[in-house]
Amino acid sequence: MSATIQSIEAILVDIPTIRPHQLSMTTMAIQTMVIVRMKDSNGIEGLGEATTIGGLAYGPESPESVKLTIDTYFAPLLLGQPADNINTLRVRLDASTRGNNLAKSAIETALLDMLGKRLNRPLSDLLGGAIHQHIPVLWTLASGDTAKDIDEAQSLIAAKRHCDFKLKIGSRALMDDVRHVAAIKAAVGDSASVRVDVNQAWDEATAAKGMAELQAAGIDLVEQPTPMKDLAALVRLSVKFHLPILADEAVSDATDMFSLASAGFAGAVALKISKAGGPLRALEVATVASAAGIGLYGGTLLEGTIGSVAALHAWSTLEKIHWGTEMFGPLLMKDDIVVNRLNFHDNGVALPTGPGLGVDIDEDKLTYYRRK
Ligand code: MUC
Ligand code: MG
Repeated sequence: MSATIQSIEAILVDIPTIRPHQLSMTTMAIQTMVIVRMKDSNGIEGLGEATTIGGLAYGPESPESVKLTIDTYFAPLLLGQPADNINTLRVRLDASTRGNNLAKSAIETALLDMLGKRLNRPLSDLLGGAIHQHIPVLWTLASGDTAKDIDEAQSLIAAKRHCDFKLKIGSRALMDDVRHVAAIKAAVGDSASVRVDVNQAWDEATAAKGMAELQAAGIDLVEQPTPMKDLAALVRLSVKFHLPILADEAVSDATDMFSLASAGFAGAVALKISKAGGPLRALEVATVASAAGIGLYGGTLLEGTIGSVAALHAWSTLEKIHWGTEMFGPLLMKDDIVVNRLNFHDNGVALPTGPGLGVDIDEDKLTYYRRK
């Protein structure tokens, strides 16, 4: 049953976080999601999400700019078009819009959700089929307070909700950060993997000292220590230390992955549907990374359930997710706008079943949290 795209709505949704989330570039107290609702000519609805961190603190697209891009530029290109050929629609958007991968990711997700519902198949089937039904998920400790982070980690380990932790560092003096990280690692012990995300805050010399200290403290992975455009620094650090580096901001799409890999980078990459421009595009990054022997990690921009589930469907199709995932975004928010929340258990999350994403909007919650 063929269908055309009848309507597209981009909705700003603001939900407070359960505690302040401190990163090197901002402290978050509210998360703003852009939720896309798309309908086809048969009345089938596709959902998508574009979410970033701290307005414009993290990257060049803000929630408000994503909404404007979708309403003003994408909707006229998509309305009335056949809904099921996602590649053709993507070429159409790319021909008239450079970048704006967050907005493109929400659209690609909504198209995939609609197609899955039309075919009565889960989204992962459209990507070749899920290999994993349960996917490991770590937790980010970022309260800004060492003792609180230790308490948080210990109760999550006891509840078997998470056994791996990422610490957000880079906003304080190097040795203050090192003491903070080492204290948490000493408290959780060897059963938990502790990694850090510097979010580009260090120059190369600081990173070299920092990595030596973190290696000695038993840290497993250092994410994006240096500025995203300085690929040479990332390559040099990855060769110098056996403590592996996770490239995050430096790699959005498959071309970025190829550039970094061909420059000699050894380590791992954080795949994100938002950076790449959708689940299909994120899997292209994974293919290039795997061909170059670079490890995979399922990353987030702290999306709510819709964006997290879209990513989980993509990660579920990867044979090996070497460093697990961080799809905990919905748990960082005080509330949700979906009917069935994700089932986090045994240090991971269950992949939703059901057609498309397998997610339904809670209309009352959406009405309550949408920006007036
Ligand atoms: C990032 O840079 O990785 C992911 C988890 C988290 O706490 O922040 C994000 C962004
Ligand atoms: Mg990161």
